[in-house]
Amino acid sequence: MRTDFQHLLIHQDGGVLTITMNRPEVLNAFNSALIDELGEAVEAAAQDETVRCVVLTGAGRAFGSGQDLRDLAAVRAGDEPIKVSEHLWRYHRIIRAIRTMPKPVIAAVRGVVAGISCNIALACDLRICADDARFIEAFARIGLVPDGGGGYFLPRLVGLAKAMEMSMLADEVSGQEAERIGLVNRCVPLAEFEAATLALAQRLAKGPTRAYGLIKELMNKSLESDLETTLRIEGELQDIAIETADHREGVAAFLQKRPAKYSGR
Ligand code: LHQ
Repeated sequence: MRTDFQHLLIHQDGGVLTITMNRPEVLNAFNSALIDELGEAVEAAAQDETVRCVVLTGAGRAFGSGQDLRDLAAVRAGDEPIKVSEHLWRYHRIIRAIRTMPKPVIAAVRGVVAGISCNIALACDLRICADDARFIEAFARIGLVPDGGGGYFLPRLVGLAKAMEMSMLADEVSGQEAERIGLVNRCVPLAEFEAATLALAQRLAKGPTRAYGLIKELMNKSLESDLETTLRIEGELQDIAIETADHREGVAAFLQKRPAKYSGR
């Protein structure tokens, strides 16, 4: 995939693709170019069969500070001012690509993670954070509602009461608190953050990738479905999973009392 982005660093190590948002001077705030580049990169990662796990992270001391407020002011002051809902479509491309790509996506969060950057992290399948993380649903601080899927992801992850509190008060939530309330899967000391992220990503990249894609589909569809529908969907997905090489390998490895070696097919 393309690697010559203006505001993204792309690094592939085996099956792990790391996408680093790279505007550290503004805590990786999203200007127009970064939004479009990230949309392109996650779509490309979804298509690339050599990529079996994606890590999304930020350069420097932060994951991201949300919409670049200077860039937004400039865009709105232009000759043809845009409607914000139309501007948001470009973010929605990122969120759809993360949610539908048939492989795990990890948000690796250190430092500030505010506004729409926070909600993009919530769209990922797993979140690991450093103990310096500061989650801020910053929208109400500037008189806005959570966007970037925050109204969907936040109450589903932490429940309605906490989602309301985070959205209305817009106070910082620490990494440890984020782990306690289920906003992240794991909070680790900053000194261990990079190694812990890589270990998690490499483990996933060596796993049964097709099953992971189907697990993702099952879990995400179940959020919208009743029990009967979910039972039907699980059967449809298991029909696919049981025909994979990785299923055969997993069973063979169990019977032969050896570790499984998954090809991702
Ligand atoms: C920034 C930003 C930033 C530009 C830090 N922009 N420069 C909204 C509207 C429409 C459509 C799309 O959707 C959205 C969604 C959103 O994301 S709304 C939320 C937008 N984000 C914010 O309101 C957060 C604004 N930033 C802050 O409140 C603080 O910077 C936080 C709390 C994130 C971090 O505070 P500190 O750790 O004290 O860092 P800092 O404030 O000193 O920031 C470092 C630099 O980064 C600084 O620049 P400077 O030139 O003074 O060193 C900031 O101006 C710049 N920066 N966020 N979003």
